[in-house]
Amino acid sequence: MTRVFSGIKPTGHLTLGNYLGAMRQWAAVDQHQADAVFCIVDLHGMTVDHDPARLRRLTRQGATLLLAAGLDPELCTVFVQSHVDEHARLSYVLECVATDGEMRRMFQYKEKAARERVRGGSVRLSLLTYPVLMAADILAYGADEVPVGDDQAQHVELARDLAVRFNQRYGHTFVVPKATLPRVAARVMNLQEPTSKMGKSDDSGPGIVYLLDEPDVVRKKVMRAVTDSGREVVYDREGRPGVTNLLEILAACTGGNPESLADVHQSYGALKKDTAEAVVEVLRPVQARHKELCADPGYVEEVLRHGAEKARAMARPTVDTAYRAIGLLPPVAEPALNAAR
Ligand code: AQP
Repeated sequence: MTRVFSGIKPTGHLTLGNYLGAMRQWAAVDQHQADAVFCIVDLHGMTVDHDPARLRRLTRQGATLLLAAGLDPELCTVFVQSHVDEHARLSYVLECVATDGEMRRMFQYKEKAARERVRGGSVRLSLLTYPVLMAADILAYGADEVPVGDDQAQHVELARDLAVRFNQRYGHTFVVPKATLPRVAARVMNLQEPTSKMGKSDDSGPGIVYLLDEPDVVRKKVMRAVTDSGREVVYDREGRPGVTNLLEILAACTGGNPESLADVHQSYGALKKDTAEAVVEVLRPVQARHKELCADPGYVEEVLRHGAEKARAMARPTVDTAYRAIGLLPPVAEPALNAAR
């Protein structure tokens, strides 16, 4: 059976981009068709300036939202990355396989490091090395496929390169993974800056629809979305990024096709209204289930505890194999020690 792995980092409240670009596919397709493993990658949440209490809160909220979005612990494995030591163990080994040039070429690193510098902050070393930790996340589970939004495709490519390089140098150890992208909404754009991705840690609040936004807040954000200077509703990513983004969101929410949706909308106002209502409807069941789950925190904790146990058992053999293959001496087991005395 195909093994699928993916994760979400708790650097902010989860967004419509996270949902349409990733979570929805995990719940609707991946968990039913594959041996699927999903986690809240909290170690990645420390690659930029962070508040410990907020990180803990967002980790719990992210996990609750994964379940609210439809992940079913009977069908897939759901856990928190830092609960399974294998991620950090393997990450260091892969740092010994990756090069610093590879890290510095990553688009996300360049963008986020530049943003940190503009803010006058320092850039954490972990921001540079985080794609290696992400490769470890994927390779530890022997994932064949990694369903992600378009912004993460380069990182999955790196995981492939590291797997191939490790296998060639040290013997076959890792499955070589590939990214799978959604048909539409692979990159949901910020409603206020439609040439930038809708990212959960961005500053532009009005341009970001959060999964827990009240319906009226969603409507307001969509109705105020920046559109383009023309009047006709045309699907054209280059020339009409604002309108195209709304068409893609509407298509993703209704299962339609963005080009055909352009033909049936005569004005920007009508398109915004339909998009706002479609988003409200998509978020409604997620928000209702989130509310129920919040009333039962013990259930979420139990899912995460059990998920971490399952994940550990899946990852440990591969990480142990990688340790041996790269030349690390296996620890001597207790009984053998006693026998040698
Ligand atoms: N705008 C987006 N459109 C489509 N897919 C998206 N994803 C994120 N934003 C969009 C997908 O969601 C999954 C989890 O992403 P992540 O939280 O681990 O990291 P990210 O890609 O860096 O997402 P953010 O929201 O932009 O976080 P920050 O602001 O902290 O960097 C991934 O599959 C991602 O592709």
